[in-house]
Amino acid sequence: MSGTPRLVEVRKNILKHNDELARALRERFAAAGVFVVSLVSSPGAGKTALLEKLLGLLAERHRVAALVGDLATENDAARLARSGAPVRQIVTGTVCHLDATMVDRALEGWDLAALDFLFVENVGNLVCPASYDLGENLRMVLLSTTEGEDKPLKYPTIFHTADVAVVTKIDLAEAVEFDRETARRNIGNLPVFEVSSKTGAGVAELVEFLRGAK
Ligand SMILES: Nc1nc2c(ncn2[C@@H]2O[C@H](COP(=O)(O)OP(=O)(O)OP(=O)(O)O)[C@@H](O)[C@H]2O)c(=O)[nH]1
Ligand SMILES: [Mg+2]
Repeated sequence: MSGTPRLVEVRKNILKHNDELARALRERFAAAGVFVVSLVSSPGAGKTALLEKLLGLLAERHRVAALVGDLATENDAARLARSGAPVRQIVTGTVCHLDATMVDRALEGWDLAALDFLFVENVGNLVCPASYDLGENLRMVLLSTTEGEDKPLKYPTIFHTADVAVVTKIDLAEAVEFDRETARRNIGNLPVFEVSSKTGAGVAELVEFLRGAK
């Protein structure tokens, strides 16, 4: 027999374990009354830049915190901590996605009931994070204007598992001849927001959406 079925079996078990832990996390989040939003995108699409804006705006009326995943460095946590919100970095080493165990560990010692919103920035990757439920209430997928309109077609799973899509770097749309209509058509049946973390355009609308979703 070839080795493939066994590999498939191992992968299934890993995912099953992750789903069980994610379900427990989701129950914990609900009991604590915290709304959890995860951000997924390719590397550099603007997750941290958008979070810097979102944390700043939401903190005016809500208690917010963030977890941020990267293979290496604590740079993104340092950027987000400037907002004054509690932030923890998860360094994954060679792993190209966050999983529920990593989120669970990173939350150790945190009083979730003291939070209204918890953001989880995933590792920059359009493939690996798609299969891992983190117990979040809302999964936000980002697509930057500089990546091209075809990414939802090439990486369908991450878009299918998302609840909302955010087109980032809208300030660069003209320079890179980004075709908004094609992008929206490719994204399909998701609510879509267009934002610039540089100019702040569209961020207030996204904040209103998040307040409404909570
Ligand atoms: N012009 C423009 N640049 C942006 C915008 N958002 C992010 N950037 C730039 O894009 C680069 C990547 O942004 P990040 O926020 O670090 O992206 P990221 O998705 O968190 O990246 P990883 O965590 O490494 O995957 C930085 O140089 C940002 O300044 C935007 O709205 N407009
Ligand atoms: Mg980042």
